[in-house]
Amino acid sequence: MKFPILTPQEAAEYFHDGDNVGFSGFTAPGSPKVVPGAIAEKAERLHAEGKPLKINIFSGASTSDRCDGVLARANAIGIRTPYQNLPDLRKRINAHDCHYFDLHLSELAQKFRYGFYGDLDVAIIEVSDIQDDGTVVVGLGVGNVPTYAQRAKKIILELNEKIHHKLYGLHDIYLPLDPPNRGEIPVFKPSDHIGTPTLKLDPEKIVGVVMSDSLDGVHAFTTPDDVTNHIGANVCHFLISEMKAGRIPSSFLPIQSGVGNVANAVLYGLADAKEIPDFEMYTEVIQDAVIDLMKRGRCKYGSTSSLTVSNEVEQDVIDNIDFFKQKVVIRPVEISNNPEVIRRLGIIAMNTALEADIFGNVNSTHVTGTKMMNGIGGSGDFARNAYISIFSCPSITKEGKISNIVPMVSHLDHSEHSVDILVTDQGIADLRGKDPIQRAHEIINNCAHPMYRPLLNEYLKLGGPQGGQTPHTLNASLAFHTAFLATGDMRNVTF
Ligand code: 0RQ
Repeated sequence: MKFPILTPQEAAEYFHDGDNVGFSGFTAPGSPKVVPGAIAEKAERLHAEGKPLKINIFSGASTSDRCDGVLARANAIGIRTPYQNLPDLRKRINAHDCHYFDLHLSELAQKFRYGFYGDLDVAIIEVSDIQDDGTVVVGLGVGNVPTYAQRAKKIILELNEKIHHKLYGLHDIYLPLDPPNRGEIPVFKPSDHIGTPTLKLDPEKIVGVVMSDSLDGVHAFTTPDDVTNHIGANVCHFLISEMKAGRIPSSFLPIQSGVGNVANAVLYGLADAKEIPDFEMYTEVIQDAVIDLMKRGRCKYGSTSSLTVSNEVEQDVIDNIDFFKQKVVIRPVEISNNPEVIRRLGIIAMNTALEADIFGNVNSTHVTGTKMMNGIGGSGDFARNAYISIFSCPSITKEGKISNIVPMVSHLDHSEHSVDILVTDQGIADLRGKDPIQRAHEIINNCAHPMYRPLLNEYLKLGGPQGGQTPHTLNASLAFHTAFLATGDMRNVTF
């Protein structure tokens, strides 16, 4: 290999205070494994000398403790986007130690190319193979790597020996032209390949290669409980009845699912339902459940930006890579989450709410309206453009001290216009074709926990003294939240 081999510490010398840095990958897979830790050590050393070092991190989605975690603990992140999910970084964001802006995942690459966020000083890119002309095969998550590679002034590669030489043929790297020259994104079915299996880097920009040797380190999900199983069963029941009613074609439609136990319960429920034919996915992350369903033949094909699977499943994928190359394509997130393609393919989108209100608006990101949890992720990319947009959440949280159905959401991520179906462990609210008051009855009766239904009906009966189509009573609309903040229990609400 003609590129110099660097230690992580030598690579860290290329990073300076205020630098814009692009990370390859999407969730932990494909994200750098060793250089961020060395930058964090350098930052701690400089901070102890009273000198600043914070880098601005642009990624594909969340990363891992080896990126966001270690850098957040060192207080070495200036700006962060588009998504994160780790407690240490969340603390920095909510304490204003780090400027986080929450963005639809599909939009970051193009906004970067439009020049909205300035130049990219360095990109750190995990690769599984490198040619001397700068052609690389990336890792198990792609994210925004084609754009970061194009825009970066310098590139540092992390060559992961665990996956070395194995992944060729798993990716479809495609960079659309920008307006006014953009044409169609020619994906007409989830398995369409429209780009190349490799990424061509400018060899002049590659300052060195750092060796790494580990799997992505994703934890397997916790065992589903009764609540998630009920939500999953309700979603399955809804989809099967839609198919029987002819509103979903009998060949079914591609599925997008968010991360977590509900998604797993839905996928297993669909796989076990004899009425549902073998199906495809057009989604942003593929998790352990999907790999299992591919092996069972129930999931025919998956388009994704990442294989976010546990170490054990990752090893299985690597050991059976030729099988999975026929089943999976890993794309840049601006294609895996592309609104044009999502609308064309007719995706069934399933995403998660922290809370929803009785009129069908959804908060996915802010606890009691102020504290950032993770970010909107790709949920908006899919929900806004889906064939059917489903949101789910438990009806109550913290042993009933919190109702996840409230009079008015304390922060708005997905408006009533992007929510067709709301599902909780209690049941399904079908919001299609209903006005705000009809939606409120549907949500209170079918989705709210019985212990909160009288309180929600009481709010609705206040009737909106100002009149109008959506009967909010503005000085009471956040009373559930203020009761929780004052007493620790929403059931103490008074209007
Ligand atoms: O707190 O951890 O202290 O117990 O919030 O809640 O029920 O464990 O839910 O892990 O599925 O996360 C929306 C955050 C749900 C996630 C969200 C508390 C609750 C718990 C977590 P504890 P759960 P999940 C694909 C698409 C946006 C991005 C997205 C998410 C903690 O799904 O980030 O969809 N979605 N991307 O106790 C106060 C409430 C609460 C509450 C729950 N109403 N008020 N606290 N909690 N509801 C992924 C990607 O884009 C990569």
